Amino acid sequence: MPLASGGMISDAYTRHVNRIVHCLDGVWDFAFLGAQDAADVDLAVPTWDRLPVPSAYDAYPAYAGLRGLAVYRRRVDVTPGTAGRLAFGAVGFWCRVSVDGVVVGEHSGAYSPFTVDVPAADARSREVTVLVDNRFDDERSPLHEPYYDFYQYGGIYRSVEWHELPGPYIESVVVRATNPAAGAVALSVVLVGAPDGPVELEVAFDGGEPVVHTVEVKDGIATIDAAVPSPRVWSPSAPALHHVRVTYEDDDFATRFGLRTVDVDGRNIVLNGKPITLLGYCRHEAHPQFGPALPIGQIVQDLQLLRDLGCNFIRGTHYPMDERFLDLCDEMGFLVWSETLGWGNTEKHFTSPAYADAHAAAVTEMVTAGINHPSIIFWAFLNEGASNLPASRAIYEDSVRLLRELDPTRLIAYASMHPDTDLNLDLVDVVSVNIYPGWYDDSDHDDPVRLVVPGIRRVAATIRERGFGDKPFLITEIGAEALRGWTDPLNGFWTEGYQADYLRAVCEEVVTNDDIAGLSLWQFNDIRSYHGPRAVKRARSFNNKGTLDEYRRPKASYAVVKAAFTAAPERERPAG
Ligand code: ADA
Repeated sequence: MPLASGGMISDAYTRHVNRIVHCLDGVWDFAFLGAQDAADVDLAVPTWDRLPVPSAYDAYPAYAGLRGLAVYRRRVDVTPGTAGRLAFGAVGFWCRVSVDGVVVGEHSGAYSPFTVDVPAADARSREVTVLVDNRFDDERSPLHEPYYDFYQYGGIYRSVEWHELPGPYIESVVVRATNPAAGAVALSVVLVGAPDGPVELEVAFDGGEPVVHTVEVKDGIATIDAAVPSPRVWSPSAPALHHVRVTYEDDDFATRFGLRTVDVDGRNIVLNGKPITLLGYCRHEAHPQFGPALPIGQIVQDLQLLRDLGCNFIRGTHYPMDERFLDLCDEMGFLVWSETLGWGNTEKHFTSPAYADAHAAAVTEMVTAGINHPSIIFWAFLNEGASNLPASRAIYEDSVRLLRELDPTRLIAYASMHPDTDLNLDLVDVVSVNIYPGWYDDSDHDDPVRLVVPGIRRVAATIRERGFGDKPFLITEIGAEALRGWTDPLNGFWTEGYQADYLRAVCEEVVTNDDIAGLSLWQFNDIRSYHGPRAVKRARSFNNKGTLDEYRRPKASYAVVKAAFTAAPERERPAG
């Protein structure tokens, strides 16, 4: 099944002018089929309910907490005789797609864009049926595991499009800045149905006059070296974006990009040649009423709040973020860590060929969809995997190799919870650790906040002693839980006061400690988590370490973090 190349629905700009694209967002026919197995379900199974796309079915009170099979169905009017392509932004966890009663594709793993090609037919009206399953199943959905510390929903989470594919067409356009300041770029254009040999491609930057380039196609790829007229460098404080439209015969493909570089220099992360301190939050796409399918207004609110907090950095946890969020980060000037779906994966996963294949596919999908977003500076994977086990080596090596092959221009990292024993830190550009001194640590019963600064310094020293002192060091998680509204004169655990004191200690240390290249606090807002015995540590079955609660109402730590981040020495951050 070919992969998408970004190009999903966005309010940001028009991706195709010549190619006809039908947006399938809106209300679909729906039925929850429960315990039935997809293999036994007649594709004509009746539907009796209505449900919007995008959304998660188990975020609705009618299906809350249910796991099982569901069916979505709708019709779309297309030009008869044209081949189609269904582009899905994300479906959780597994789906089987059929058109006019014929299965055209399957996909596993939520949060990744994918496409399914549909043969042409004489009919104008085509019927799309999608079976979706949110049950945990190691074979069918190897990337999902019960008890990740965030609720895993089912449904068509993100937008769906039907593309009418002209004869030969453009599969993707990847823009690589070869000399950002001078505006020199290499465009890699993947063409489908174009024979090897010379072709004429029209290229127009920033809505200007198209220029015809005659280039050689080899194995379906044409490379164009071009210069962006009036180039402007992208940075958080001046997030200048450029746009390019490539036209080939009857098809066209537009994408946006930014001219910037990211690198490391010793212990520094370097953006456009200057060291930068990353300050921000880990953020889940989560809301009690919408699950992972956030309305665009909520995404904008989240980013406005993060800007107000003085952040320049967002760690997208624990999966690739919605493309509309990435578009907004490009526009507003946030720097983003993008990671594949994963949480605490262990030997069981590392020794499973099905898991390895699914993970490699997820890496490829993440990079393919995100490659032109200047906001993304990190490719990451396997949050808190058991990277202390020898069995982890193969998948860590394979993931790093694949990421470097797909995109040699970004930093590669993973968030480790094993700073003392991690076996794979040699592979990455930036050492990143998740630590919770003063929270998951019972050595101080009077004032555990005292453990925060020594805890951070001890881990930084350990990393240096273990021989990784020549790489930048990032704290990718640290935090404490607070129930919004819960106060107490003793500032005990779960009070807003304890969390505020805790995050003050963290921020003051990071902002003043030159040894630390950056910080993403755990976490932006409270999120629904797991049920069952492990939820004893998760009051309300939520992870309550948000600086805002699940409805984005601030806790006391909001003002504390804002004061620390905005007082940090002059540095690059989104303006506004
Ligand atoms: C881990 C994990 C997070 C969350 C956090 C916590 O670091 O990566 O998803 O579970 O711990 O709150 O304990």
